[in-house]
Amino acid sequence: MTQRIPSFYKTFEIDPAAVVAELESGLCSPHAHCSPKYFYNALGSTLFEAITHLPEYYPTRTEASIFTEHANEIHRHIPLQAAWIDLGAGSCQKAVSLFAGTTPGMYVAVDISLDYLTGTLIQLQRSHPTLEMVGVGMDFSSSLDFPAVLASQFTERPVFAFYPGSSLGNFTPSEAQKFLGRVSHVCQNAQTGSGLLIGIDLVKSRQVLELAYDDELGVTAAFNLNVLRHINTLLGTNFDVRDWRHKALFNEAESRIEMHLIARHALTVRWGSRSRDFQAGEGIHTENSYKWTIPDFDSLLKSAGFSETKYWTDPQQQFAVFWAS
Ligand code: AVI
Repeated sequence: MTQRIPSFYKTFEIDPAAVVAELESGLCSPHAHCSPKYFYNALGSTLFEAITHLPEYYPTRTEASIFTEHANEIHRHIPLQAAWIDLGAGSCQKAVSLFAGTTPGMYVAVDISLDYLTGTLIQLQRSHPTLEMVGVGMDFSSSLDFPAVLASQFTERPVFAFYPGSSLGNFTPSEAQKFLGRVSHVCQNAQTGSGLLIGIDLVKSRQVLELAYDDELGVTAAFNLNVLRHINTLLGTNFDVRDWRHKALFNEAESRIEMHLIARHALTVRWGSRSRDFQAGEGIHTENSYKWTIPDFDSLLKSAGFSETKYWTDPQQQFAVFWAS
């Protein structure tokens, strides 16, 4: 048996000047904000992993229960010998748990952090020595342009796109539609049977939602506050996390959980020759996590170019897994 070696590609470079410009513009805008992508430095990623184990944060375990409960039916939709495209693969664990009972033709793990993927895929290749494995470092929120050598593979086989974890919720509805449009385009150019399996968090009571984003141990508060330390590293600001508190609220009109950091007292944040004053109670908007209804998400998939849809949910209808082709 030949032991394969994973191949790796990177489709973008982080431009430090662009990061500085983006952070400064968010911080200096009248309603200060920053992108949730800045949560995920090494500590932020560890804190997010901890969040997924909290009793209040139902999405991860509910999605896993749907995969287990409906495994046979879900497997029947995954085309044989497909090119699997695991979007936001991270530790690759969710895709790997679907391997049993299916026959992937190749496994393409896509993540913004190629460094993290590299170690994971090298390990994973040991337990799947004959499966072709590829790691792609890509910011797929803005493009799904794969290197030509991979794009040609995607037209020769069916494609199985996988986007679990309700991460789509961190896109605005219009960004979500554009992203799904790009995925549907890849599926349409591939062989018959191609489709997308995606996890979506559903609208539910304010109480359940707000607890999921403001847990009793304060792990989500630490996750949110940690972004200030990350900004200190990237921009050279002098944020002191003790000056800020975490706030999560369900904005029903927009159907989204919002996370904010609220100044405990009037303060000035400084970096280089610049500064930004905050009044007591003024906030920095750090994240939106959109919650969908089943009919609205179904319409979104159709508007993005998918024609057939099917979904599975848990008994309390907290979360849904959709298949779209
Ligand atoms: C990554 N994403 C789907 C999480 C969410 O639920 O929106 C991020 C998160 N923010 C706070 N808790 C978890």
